[in-house]
Amino acid sequence: AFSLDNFNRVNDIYNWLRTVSQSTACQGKCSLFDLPKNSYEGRPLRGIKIGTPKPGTTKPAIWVDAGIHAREWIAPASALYFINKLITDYNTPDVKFMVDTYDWYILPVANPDGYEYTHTQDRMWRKTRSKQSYSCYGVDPNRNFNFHWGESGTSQYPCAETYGGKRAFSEPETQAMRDFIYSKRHIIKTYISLHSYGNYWLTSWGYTRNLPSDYQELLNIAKKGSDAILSVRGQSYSFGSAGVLLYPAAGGSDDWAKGKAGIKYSYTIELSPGDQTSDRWYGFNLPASHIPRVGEDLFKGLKVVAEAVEEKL
Ligand code: 0X9
Ligand code: ZN
Repeated sequence: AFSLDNFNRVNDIYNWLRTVSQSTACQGKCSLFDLPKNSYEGRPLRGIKIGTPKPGTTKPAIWVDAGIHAREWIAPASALYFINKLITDYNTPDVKFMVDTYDWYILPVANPDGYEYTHTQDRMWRKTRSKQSYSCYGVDPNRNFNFHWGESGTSQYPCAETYGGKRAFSEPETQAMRDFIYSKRHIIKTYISLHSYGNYWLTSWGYTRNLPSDYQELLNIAKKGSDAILSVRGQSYSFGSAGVLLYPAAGGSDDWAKGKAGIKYSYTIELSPGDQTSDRWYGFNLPASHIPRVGEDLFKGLKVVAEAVEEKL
């Protein structure tokens, strides 16, 4: 059964999304959306839009996805925690500001086939589940977008964890994200992709160590987000460009959002693998008891992003 304090199966998540979208707290502010394609195995790519209607105006939007990588369970769980906050805490000034100012498009499970596979077969699966060769499955969705596709940090071997695919956008999951986000690129002001793990707030570029020309602006907001997270319970996030702070890796969703869809503020957040204040790091296998804490960190981080980006609109 579904619980916000646990790691849920895809069907339970989709049922919960339907229930909350029809709840009185959500009245008039929420609707479900499906991306224009299903996953390789036929699952819907389902998200929720949350925002106070402002008839006659075009509201700015913030996109948040999670679970591009199947095994990074804290990302979908934190996205659901965030969704629940936006719905149930509308009577607080922070949430009221966030929901009145923006339409939030939140896709909690961007790779549902892989996510289910981590529940049923292999906890450490990362990729999609499309058949690639006689015995190898899956493409790394975060190497499959078409901005500098195939250039760095990506493998050409179908059996590899970071296989970029036969071609850019070989996967229905990445095609679906592309088509949906691109069609809304003029209203989406911020792109956020939730991953784990490592306590990083990453800007573009990810494909190179070179920095985008507006890096300082991106970095200022990443710093604000990291500072906000630090203030919740002392988790310290490093901020900087993905290519410098981690490693150059091309074909990521964040670089595509910025480089192709023109969404200026594009970030990948590598959520926490544990609790720095108690020295316990669990990696991908973070116990479910951490969901509320990481969820609260994320909420505070995204709140300051919402504030900081609003000043630039
Ligand atoms: O390598 C990745 O795809 C991300 N790290 S993870 O451990 N979650 O796999 C980082 C992606 C950063 N962005 C780009 N390289 N574009
Ligand atoms: Zn990841």
